[in-house]
Amino acid sequence: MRRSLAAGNTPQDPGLEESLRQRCEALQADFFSNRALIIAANRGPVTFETTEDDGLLFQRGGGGLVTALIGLCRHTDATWIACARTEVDTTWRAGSIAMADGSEIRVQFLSPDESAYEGYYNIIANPLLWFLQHSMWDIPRAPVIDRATWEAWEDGYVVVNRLFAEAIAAQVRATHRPTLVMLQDYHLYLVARFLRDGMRRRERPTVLHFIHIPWPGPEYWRILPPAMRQAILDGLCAVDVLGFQTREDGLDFIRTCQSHLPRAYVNYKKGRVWYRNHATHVRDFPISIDVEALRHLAESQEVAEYRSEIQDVVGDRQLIVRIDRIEPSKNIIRGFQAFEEMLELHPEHCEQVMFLALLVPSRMKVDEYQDYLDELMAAAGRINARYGTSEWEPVRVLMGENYPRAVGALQLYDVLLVNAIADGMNLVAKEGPIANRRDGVLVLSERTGAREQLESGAIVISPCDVYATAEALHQALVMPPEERQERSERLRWLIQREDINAWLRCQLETIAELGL
Ligand code: GDG
Repeated sequence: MRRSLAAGNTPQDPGLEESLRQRCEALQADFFSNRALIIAANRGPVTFETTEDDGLLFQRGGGGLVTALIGLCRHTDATWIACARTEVDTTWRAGSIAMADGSEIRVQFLSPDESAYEGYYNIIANPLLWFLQHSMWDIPRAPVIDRATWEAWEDGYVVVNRLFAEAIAAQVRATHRPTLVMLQDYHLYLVARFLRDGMRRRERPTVLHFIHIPWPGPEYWRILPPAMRQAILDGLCAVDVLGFQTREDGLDFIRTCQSHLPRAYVNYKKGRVWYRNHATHVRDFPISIDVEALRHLAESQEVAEYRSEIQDVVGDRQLIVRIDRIEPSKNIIRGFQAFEEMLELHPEHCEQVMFLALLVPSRMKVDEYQDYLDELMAAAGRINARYGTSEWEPVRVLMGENYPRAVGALQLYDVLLVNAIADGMNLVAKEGPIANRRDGVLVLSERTGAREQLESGAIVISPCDVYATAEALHQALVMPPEERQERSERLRWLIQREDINAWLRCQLETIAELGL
């Protein structure tokens, strides 16, 4: 497996970003001069709102992924296929949407019936696969794969994946051009097999599937019954290029095929699995952020207002920040425990530092997530009760969706804590150094995908080791200014040279090099 990086550039190279952007644009234009594009993901790129006079307003989804993928439609006919999430999506069904830059993307929403969607999304994808791939099952007790789980698999996950495959096949046939299909994530593991089996050789598209979350080793996949496990591996081995966040994830995928997929022939050196007369090329494409868009937002008035609100609360204390979805894999409670342990071990920090946790509600209908929220609030409350004074609130939890406020906080941190117990990449670890204005220090879990690229500029911790995390927080808070500066410059350089455009570019280059 390999990635192609822009070799030879140094942190001092002023034209680096611009030259990478131009290179990416040129490659995309060339790549799509004779190809159409279909993106398939659980979520669409836009959300609709009905206006008072029954008109429709749409808003583009946030985040670098949507921006980067939508950017591709400047160069070709592009269709994005996703599940409808609201009644408005269902009614609207399909159509073309004009983007601000004048390009258009066709969006098509699929509407599986409610019980199929429930099984596919709320039972199989989350939590079964999500928990498995983040090593979060408490094996003596969970998961319990009972009749309801099997029904959710057969009548939910399989059904919705088939629906995606049928919609993609219909679109490929309507296009009359060679087509690249870009599948996203763990919701769609079976799609490529259904597509391959349902289309004649000559009409088949090239299929690239990118998996955003970690891929654990073969032992962990034993949790799934053989029929589910094999269907997933069989589906992924119908993909042409299978992308992971890290080299380690890709190797674990090959190992999993070797252990659990009879008659698969694997080649670690070439990053290839040969199965049912077809080669799947396994690669790592570490995802990143849109550096330019983040810098632009960071300059905005809205962010400046949030920044000054936060600054007023923090005063002249040092600031530890974390930003996460409320999600057990993000390891929020151990983060608080580490902060508490640091105050115990190094009481000189009392009253001199504040821990700000910006938490975005997520999957609140799932019991495990609601319980997790209750527990983390209790942990924060305990620290405040134990250490807080009338002048000092050690931990402040701010909840809600507010990206500009998150960026304002990132500008101000002295320490950014990212201690996930498992994370495909973790984009906050990449946004932080770009937005930050204080040469803040990144304390980073070794079990994030970001570690592979950023470890030389971060303090790396083992996420269950609360004591080591406490010491890392202390070390970060007392780090001399020269070292802080040197580390944050290095992080900025590492992130800039491999931003979201590089992620896309590497995928397209791989397909072109393989002649697919
Ligand atoms: C999955 C994988 C992988 C923060 N507050 C708000 C908000 N954010 C932004 C963050 C960051 C993004 O949301 C979260 O990205 P992460 O990478 O941390 O995590 P996941 O959501 O778990 O994403 C992950 C990623 O896919 C990409 O492949 O890195 O490993 O789990 O950009 O700054 N966004 C909005 N409102 C907020 O209040 N809209």
